[in-house]
Amino acid sequence: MYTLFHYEHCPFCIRVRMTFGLLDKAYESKVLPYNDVKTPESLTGKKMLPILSVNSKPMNESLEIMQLLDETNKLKIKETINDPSFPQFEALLSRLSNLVHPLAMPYWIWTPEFDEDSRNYFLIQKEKKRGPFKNLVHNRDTFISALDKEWRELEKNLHPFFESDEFGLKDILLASHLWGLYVVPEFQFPEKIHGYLQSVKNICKFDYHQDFWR
Ligand SMILES: N[C@@H](CCC(=O)N[C@@H](CS)C(=O)NCC(=O)O)C(=O)O
Repeated sequence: MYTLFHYEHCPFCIRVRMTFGLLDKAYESKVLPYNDVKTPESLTGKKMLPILSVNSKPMNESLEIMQLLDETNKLKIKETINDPSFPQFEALLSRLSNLVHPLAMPYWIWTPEFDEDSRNYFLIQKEKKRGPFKNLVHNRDTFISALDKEWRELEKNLHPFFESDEFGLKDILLASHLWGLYVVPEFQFPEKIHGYLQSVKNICKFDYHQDFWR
């Protein structure tokens, strides 16, 4: 009934995978090579994932997909995204991804998700925006120090979930944006953040590399 087309590294795709796990719903998983333009374009008219095909009807926005899956409104998605505080949370996500991506991208391309062609395609696309990956690797300390400040703020807001004693939508959104850092060699989350991410992982029965180690 559900087929999810996704990139393994993509945080917007990970949020949907976490939602499937949280809600104990089954789906057929299709990890697309990053250089496959034809499949997404034939489904939705643009090269953007995740795409969820529901009884052969495709949909394209992660939050809309999550809303469709969350039939019992466990995640209170509408209420959360319409809350006046949500733009501030989105600004946090955007600050975090601007630091996570330059650290993680040079390593994502060496995971089993990529082959030579898709790796080269990703490199060309992303280096246009971010500059040579070699420089991103050389500058890793700059991104890590900026993240250190974010960790201190984030730690204050974990009670044990984000600004709450109950697990919710914001935890999925945060964890999916941070997950990519686990792929960066020798990178270590502060203990409290690591513990938090692991509890989100367990609640959502999430397994990052599930598609490659069946
Ligand atoms: N607003 C979309 C954003 C999805 C998105 O940005 N996906 C990225 C991957 S992380 C993508 O497919 N970009 C096109 C590309 O990388 O070629 C959503 O929430 O689903």
